[in-house]
Amino acid sequence: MTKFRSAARAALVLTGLGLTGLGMAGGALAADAAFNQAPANAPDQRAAFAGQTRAPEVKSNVAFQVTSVAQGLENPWGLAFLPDGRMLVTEKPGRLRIVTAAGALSEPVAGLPAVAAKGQGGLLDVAIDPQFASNGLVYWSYSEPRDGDANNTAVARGKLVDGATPRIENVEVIFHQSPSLASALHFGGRLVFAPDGTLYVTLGERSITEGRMQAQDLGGLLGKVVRINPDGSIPKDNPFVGKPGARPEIWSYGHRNVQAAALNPKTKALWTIEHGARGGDELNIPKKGHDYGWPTIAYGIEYRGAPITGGITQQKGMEQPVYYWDPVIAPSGMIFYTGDLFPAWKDSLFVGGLRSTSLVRLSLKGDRVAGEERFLTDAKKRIRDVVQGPEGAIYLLTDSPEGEVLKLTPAK
Ligand SMILES: [Ca+2]
Repeated sequence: MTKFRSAARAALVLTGLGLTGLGMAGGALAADAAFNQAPANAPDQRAAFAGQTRAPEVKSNVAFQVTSVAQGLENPWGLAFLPDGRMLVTEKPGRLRIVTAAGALSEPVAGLPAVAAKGQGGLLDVAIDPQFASNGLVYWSYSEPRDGDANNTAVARGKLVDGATPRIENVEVIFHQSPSLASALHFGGRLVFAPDGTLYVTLGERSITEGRMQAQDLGGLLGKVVRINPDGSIPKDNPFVGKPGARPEIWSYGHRNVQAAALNPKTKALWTIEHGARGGDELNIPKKGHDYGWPTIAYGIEYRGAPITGGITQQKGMEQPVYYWDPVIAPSGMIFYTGDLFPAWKDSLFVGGLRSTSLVRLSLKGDRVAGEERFLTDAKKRIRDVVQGPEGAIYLLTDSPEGEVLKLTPAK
């Protein structure tokens, strides 16, 4: 069995040996390796190219340990490191905290606007400005309350003022998704700064039919990835600038609920992972102005069991996912690993799995997936975010009313 060892403060220590199946743990091995044997929800659908789904399991045979560095976070959603090694961590009900490397939680950061904390909504991702050292600016995404039950994803920024009770000053809301809808689902919400200083914001289509059917409508911001300047203005080279009837914020469209995003360190391109229907989670490389197909084309089936709106998986003019999962992992948070602590994992893509309660590793060959590996499955923790720490450790947030910050380091 996977080994759990309690320490005074570190609530959880898992041995990577057991989890990676180096002969110590038959139970963990079976659970982790079973993912490619699970029956597909849409067994008759065919991938568009070899390796688009169910890549072979590739074992990295890395021995690691997992330490719980902070506890008592209520459904933490996003994590960003400050230059001094402390972490900013959001809690979905609406609190932002500073967490020390030793796991001490600050009082909630004061000054954030109210969030619509219902269903999947609340305080979502957090990012620091590329020039944080000189301007102290922090950005966060959240579900913004509107009239009645309506709400929408929004992004705000402000200056972090440190202290016993940290606060945010000069709050500016720099982005509002529109239209607002009465739904508690599919907010997207990941924030990624591009090397040119622009900010990508990933969005959802709010799940309800009214929203879903607008994922390809360029007149609104449902089901889109948008690209804005840090002050909320529109980059002049966005694909739909000056096009009548199209929103100039849009970078790519036809998305369902994008909750993982990262820049590929080699190509500098944005990569995203979105929640699909039952059997259709997707890895995409959203290109400027391209259509990612939802809901016209999609893998998998509706969660209620019926075929998806369009009922087809390919159409000319619509991009295929680089990779898809059937069954789904329910993805949230991703990194390209670039650290030195785990040489065997360099250039791998790591994804948090909520439903799969796993950390998913994809080994890549160029822009394609060559193999898949899963970790921590037996710990039964929903993984909400994945971040690489300054020292090359991998940090995870667990999605729970008693959520934790977990840290992966090489086994001693
Ligand atoms: Ca798609």
